[in-house]
Amino acid sequence: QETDQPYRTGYHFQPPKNWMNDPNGPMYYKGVYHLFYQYNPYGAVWGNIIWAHSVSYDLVNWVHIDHAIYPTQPSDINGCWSGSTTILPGEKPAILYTGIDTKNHQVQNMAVPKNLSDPLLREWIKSPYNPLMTPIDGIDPDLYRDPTTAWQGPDKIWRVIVGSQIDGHGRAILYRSKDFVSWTRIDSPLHSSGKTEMWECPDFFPVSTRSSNGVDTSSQDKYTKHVLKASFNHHDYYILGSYKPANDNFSVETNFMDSGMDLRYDYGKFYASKTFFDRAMNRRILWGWINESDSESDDIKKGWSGLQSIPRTILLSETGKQLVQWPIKEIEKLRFKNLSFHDKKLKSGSVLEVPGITASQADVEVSFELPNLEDAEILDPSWTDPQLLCSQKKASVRGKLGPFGLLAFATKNLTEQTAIYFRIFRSNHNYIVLMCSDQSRSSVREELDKTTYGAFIDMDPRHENITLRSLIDHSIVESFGGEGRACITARVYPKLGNSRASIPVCIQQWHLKCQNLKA
Ligand code: DQQ
Repeated sequence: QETDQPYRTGYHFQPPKNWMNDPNGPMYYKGVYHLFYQYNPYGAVWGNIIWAHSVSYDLVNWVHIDHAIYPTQPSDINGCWSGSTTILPGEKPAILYTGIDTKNHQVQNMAVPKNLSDPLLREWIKSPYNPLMTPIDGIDPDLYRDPTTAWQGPDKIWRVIVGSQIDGHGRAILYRSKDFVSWTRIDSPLHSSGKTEMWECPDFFPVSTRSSNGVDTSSQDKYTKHVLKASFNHHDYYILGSYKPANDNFSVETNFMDSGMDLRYDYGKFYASKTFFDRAMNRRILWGWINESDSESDDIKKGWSGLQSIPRTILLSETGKQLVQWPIKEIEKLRFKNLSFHDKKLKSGSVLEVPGITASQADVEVSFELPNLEDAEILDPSWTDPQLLCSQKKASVRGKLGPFGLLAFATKNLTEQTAIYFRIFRSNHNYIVLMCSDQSRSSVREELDKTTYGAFIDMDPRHENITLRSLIDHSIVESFGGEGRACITARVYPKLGNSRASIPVCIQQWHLKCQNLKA
């Protein structure tokens, strides 16, 4: 770690320099994991967008190889924007991506590997038929992008969706194709919503209702539900439903922005994400782009901008009403110094220091056992916005049950601290668990976005402990509450805490276990 680069991460994916945004076309192919991503080869701000390419055997250690897709033809001469890979029969990967053409219109293109026997798939050739899909028949050429991984119905016909906005409605435009080259637009979209604007980077995939394995994108039976994710309003939202390929009907259980139903992959920073089915390990993995919270001039000074999340396995929860996420288990092999504490009791307002670990790089797991839930304060029925609740009832304001949680990147005197914590409220005969990530005191530096984030966790604290896992890595804290039922990712730029070894400390807890990671 260079001392003039205190915010570069130790174990989160980032290129050596420059701007990075959306993860593109992740896949597993012949023993190798591939990650492509939106990249500016010439600077630390968005622009000149191409597909950069990295490969890995374990999703943890990455090698950056030659750029995969960059402007070469009229259909992508002004940029190679987001897209996905599909593995066609015969183990043949194909990329569908958005090109910005000579007229600055968004069109959909294809590229395939030049040499299938190269497991690193270093060279890609573009289809002579590009563009395969164009913005005609009422599609706005500025609002038409990010094709998903395609899926094949029992009729062997391929389907793909493209994100768009038509008449002010976010929309997943559906196409079908027999040969993956000639695509026909279907009149009715797979789904649309008047409560949202442009849908960027849609994703559509099955999840199993009875097993903890992932499901291949084209699989579908009575034990699967489908997830539709769309990126808008700076967040990745999803809905669940049942999909029938016969008529391409997606009947949803809830809708985007339904009151009281705000399902997001992450309630902090996490955008333009994409999943893929890892056939080696039978799991579905989610990648998401985590942008910076400092200014553009800070990024230019740093020479880089943007991280990818830790890859997360993604599954349907036991209740079937939401998804749960967990860092891939390979990340645990980076742990090299384990510290465990058990049955620690703390008085209200006290702080337990976790000594002997490097605070800037840690993997912390805590389990909180709560006595006397009856003391929980009543949730006012008007308190429906968890983020607002977290901002108003800050970590420093003591309630009857909480806050309890973790202080990351904390200096000795707590001048700087990022607080990831919980509060419990009572509402009728139920308990409500609130999870917060409070960045307001994360750095003495000014001109940073220090927004506080919050989420409710769907759990009953009478029957289970409240758990927190936080992956702390120099300028990011990725937190998983309630076994991954609520995730909050934050970017922080500690000034004092990062310059020397400091300690993450627990605010108030009952059982805890902290683990340290090696870069
Ligand atoms: N980023 C890409 C677009 C996508 C957006 C351009 C989402 O394809 O809609 O870099 O972050």
